[in-house]
Amino acid sequence: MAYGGYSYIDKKYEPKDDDFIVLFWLDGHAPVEKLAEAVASESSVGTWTKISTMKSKVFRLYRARIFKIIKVTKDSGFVYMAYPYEHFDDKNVMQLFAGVLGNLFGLKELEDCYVLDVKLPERYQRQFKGPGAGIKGIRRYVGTTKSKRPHVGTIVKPKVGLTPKEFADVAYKAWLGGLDLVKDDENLVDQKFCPWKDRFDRVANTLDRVEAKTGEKKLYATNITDSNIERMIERLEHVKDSGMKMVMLDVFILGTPTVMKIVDEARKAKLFVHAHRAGYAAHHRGNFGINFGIYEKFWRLVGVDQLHIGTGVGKMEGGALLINHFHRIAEDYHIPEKFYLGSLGETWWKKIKPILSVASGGMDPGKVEAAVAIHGKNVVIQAGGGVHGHPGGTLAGARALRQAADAIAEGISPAKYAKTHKELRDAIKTWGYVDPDTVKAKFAFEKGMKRKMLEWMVLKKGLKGIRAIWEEL
Ligand code: CAP
Ligand code: MG
Repeated sequence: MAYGGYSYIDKKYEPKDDDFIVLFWLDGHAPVEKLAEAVASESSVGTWTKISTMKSKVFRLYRARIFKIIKVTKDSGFVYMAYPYEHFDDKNVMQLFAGVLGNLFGLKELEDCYVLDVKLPERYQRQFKGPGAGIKGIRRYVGTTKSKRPHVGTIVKPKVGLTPKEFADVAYKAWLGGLDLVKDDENLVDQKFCPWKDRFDRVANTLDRVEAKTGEKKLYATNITDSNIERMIERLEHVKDSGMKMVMLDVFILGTPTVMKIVDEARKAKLFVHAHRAGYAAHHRGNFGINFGIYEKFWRLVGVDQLHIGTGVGKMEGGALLINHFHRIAEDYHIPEKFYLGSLGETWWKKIKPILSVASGGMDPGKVEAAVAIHGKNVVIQAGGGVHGHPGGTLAGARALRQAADAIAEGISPAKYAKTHKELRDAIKTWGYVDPDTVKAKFAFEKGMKRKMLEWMVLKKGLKGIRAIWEEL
């Protein structure tokens, strides 16, 4: 079943350690083998017809090889592809994207084309530095290395509209209430009503005052996202000169080259990089798509220090199993292969440091225990609405969120802690409490025989089955 005169199926092929492995979900108007051939051809060496210039050496050395197909129907299935190391440039992530995440989405015989995972060989990873600080570095700075409590933060709300002075006043209350981090929202940078520099300077001043008062180190993730890279670098320099520690980037929107450039500058300036992922879902949620976990791997590889990965219990998509998987990509060195989640697994090269997950979006103090059941304690729990919507205002909301994190550090359920902590009690009265046992039940379900059930569901329903697991479990 060749495509363009050549066949890329080689079921006997055993992928080498240096190969890039890619897992696709394909569905379309032709047998899945044919669809797979089209994708292999278009993403590696071929085209729609036989060509006189195709040397056997080229085909042998540089083509993609389809080494496994798990059919769901005649015309759909999961396709495993191996790309030789030499197929890709050194240190050029975009060239890899242009091949593996490129033209194939446009092939007209495809009705679904979803890239579930890309496994990166260690040899490739060795070209990158990874995060400068990561979990350890940020914890050391904030002073939570011993307590290992979750970090807590807020996004100043309303998302945009406050003046610099109003913004700094909200930040003051949030930090004073015990939060570690205050951040700009993804759509706040330099609007006329809140110019970046004016806001930054006021917040920096506020941070100094709060640190002096509380004796705690605080972070401000200032959004320097811009279409003009020089302007971003100017802002970064200003952050450094002010003695502040963190910048924030809308990483998906900026694109990898810009992220790499700013991460490099931040590393030199000894600043942490907070990465917001706004926009990722336009790829991740479609039938023609790219799984967030793939972007996540590249962002850890190129060195952001903390990254939004979803919550599993809040307002954004993604259930407990999926978000736990994303958390493991961020924190672990060995990520397990799980077919029913669309995961090929990963083994990070030892120098690519773990990064802090940011659990944000629809969070409030009553969801902290459930979020920790998904992420563990190496997480930044952020709440915008869930702090500023507290009946007692921002200060009380911040206290409530910090109390929930302190409870976790002390090994007490925040539900119990609330009996002796008023702000936490009021938050739970307002928004309720998510029982962590509901999350634990999902992980228990995943184990043992139940895992077989999940696999069976995916073999029957394909990507729809995987999506159901991503969302509901
Ligand atoms: C959260 C948030 C974040 C989302 C993005 C917002 O606010 O600031 O941008 O967390 O999602 O504007 O929605 P709330 P994700 O706490 O008020 O919900 O982290 O999943 O990328
Ligand atoms: Mg936001």
